[in-house]
Amino acid sequence: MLNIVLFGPPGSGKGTQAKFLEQKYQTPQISTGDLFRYNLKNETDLGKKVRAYMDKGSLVPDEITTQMLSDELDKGKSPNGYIFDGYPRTTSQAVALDKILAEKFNEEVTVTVALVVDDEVLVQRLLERGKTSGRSDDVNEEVIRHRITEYYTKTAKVAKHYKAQGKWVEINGVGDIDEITEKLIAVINEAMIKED
Ligand code: B4P
Repeated sequence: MLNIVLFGPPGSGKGTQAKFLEQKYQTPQISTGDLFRYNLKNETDLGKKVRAYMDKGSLVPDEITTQMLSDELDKGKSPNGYIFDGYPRTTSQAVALDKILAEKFNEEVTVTVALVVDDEVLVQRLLERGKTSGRSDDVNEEVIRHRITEYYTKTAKVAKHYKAQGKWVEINGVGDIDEITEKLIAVINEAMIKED
């Protein structure tokens, strides 16, 4: 199985790239952001619990997020593995993902690829997306900047976890989307060779 973690600040291109990788490797994308938005839209109990966090651009508490991810994986094992998009976002989530993959599938993360993008580029991308996405967290610059701050205070630390495992690779997330996809594929293919 190929278990890819796509990492990076909000707007760095995780969701964009996950769609291409999903096709290429036949591995479903699991986006915790999309799962939360589905629950918001359908006004589920989970959606009601997380709305305030998401509207502010804050991370949803780990227990809620990890339970949701675990439930998603229980829906049936993907034969080729997964692309984790937006999870883990804290060290506690990274530890939980290792445990979940080991316990459920006797598997581990293959590689974590971090997309590196300058903050001002992130803000412009997200404001641009906010014009059409209907996402409340994309329209307000203050909320966008809070999401970026959350990334630096809570999420960036996760690098240490994967560096210690020799599973951390950074790539430049600025440039043509196709070229970034090619770079990602090269990193993933190399990680697959190493794993064999
Ligand atoms: P997410 O849905 O994960 O949102 P995101 O960080 O904005 O990334 P996304 O994948 O959507 O955007 P992308 O970079 O592809 O999270 C939303 C919220 O959910 C969080 O703030 C939090 O509240 C909650 N949440 C989710 N997971 C959580 C977790 N694990 N723990 C706690 N809370 C959690 O693209 C952005 C834009 O850039 C797009 O418009 C795209 O077209 C554009 N773009 C991409 N690549 C480009 C390129 N190379 N050049 C130009 N534009 C590009």
